[in-house]
Amino acid sequence: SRAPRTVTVTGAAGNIGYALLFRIAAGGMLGPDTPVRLRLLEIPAALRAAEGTAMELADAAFPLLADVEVTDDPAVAFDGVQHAMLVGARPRTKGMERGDLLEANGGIFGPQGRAINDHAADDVRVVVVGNPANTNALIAAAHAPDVPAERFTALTRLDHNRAVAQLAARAGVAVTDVAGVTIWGNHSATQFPDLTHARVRVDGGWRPALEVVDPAWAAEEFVPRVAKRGAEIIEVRGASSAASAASAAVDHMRDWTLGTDAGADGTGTDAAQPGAGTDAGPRWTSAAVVSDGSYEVPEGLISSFPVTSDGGAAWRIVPGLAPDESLLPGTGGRLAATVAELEAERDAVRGLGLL
Ligand code: NAX
Repeated sequence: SRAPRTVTVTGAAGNIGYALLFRIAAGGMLGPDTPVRLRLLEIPAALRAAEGTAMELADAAFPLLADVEVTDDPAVAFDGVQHAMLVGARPRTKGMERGDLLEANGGIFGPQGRAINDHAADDVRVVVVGNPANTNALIAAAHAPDVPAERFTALTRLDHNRAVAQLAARAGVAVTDVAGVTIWGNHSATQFPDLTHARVRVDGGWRPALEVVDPAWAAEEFVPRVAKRGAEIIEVRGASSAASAASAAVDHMRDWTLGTDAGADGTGTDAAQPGAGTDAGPRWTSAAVVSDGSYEVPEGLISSFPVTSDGGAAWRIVPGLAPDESLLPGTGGRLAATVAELEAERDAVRGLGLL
């Protein structure tokens, strides 16, 4: 087997951490031939709980799990890190202003960015899960001047997977018969889940999704349903999305590292990159990555785009997929609005001296 890879999970004692660590240790993220070394970062108050999770990881006797270390020191947690999963964040509590939330998270993601800058491996890849994910990623990147900004990303794969699942259910097909969904913008309720270029496989042939499902459903029901799915899960489950978020984080890091075409390497099926089918057309997924100015998203913002990876260090933004309001009536301006929200968050953290 290959050399072990070093994976750091922050917020390791939390709900998402609990689901995420076991998937990674089982080989679901980096493949069945790649041993992993896990670094669990927590705050002092949750260290003991993280140690309990480490005991359970040992008890699972995962053949690929080379080592587990639990720490509250970012310098130790990020030493030699190749895959950084930044899950721990300060949640918004009752009565908390947005500025307070951004400032509290700046106090987490600034120092973690600096620790990544100083201690990570040259090939480090970072995905921020903790909210507000896009802006937390921006803060971390700003504190890591020696690491290329393209290595800092935020998770919108959960939104993407939710969109794939909703479209498949409506069209009455399997998730593997859906392709070409895009999540644009912020991981928040302003996001734009876009079906303009989506395709659905019906009776063996790929067709434009908006010829299979009703465009009015897509614009009026699908878009808000996906954008507000997090709240729906909280209401029904009584707790926020955890296993689905962990699964999406695994999908994001796996596709980035192994490539979006690598679904067949035995790491599991990939709903969003379906189909071996060459007739599916170009394949992409969604991730929040640093903008190069594509799609009129200001350069430097970390915004969700249609992306592919060939397994190299950076995701690639797929060109030519601008949303088309003539196909999805009423959605004009939605991309601009979610980008405006990202700009407002960036300006707020800049005003707080966090960038
Ligand atoms: P939990 O509150 O269960 O766990 C968070 C953990 O992070 C806690 O154990 C806490 O002690 C730890 N933590 C806090 N500050 C830390 C620091 N400085 N260093 C290390 N650890 C620290 O939350 P959970 O349900 O696991 O959610 C984690 C984050 O994911 C939240 O910010 C949540 O909003 C966000 N989500 C993001 C999603 C996405 O798609 N991007 C979807 C799911 C989720 O809502």
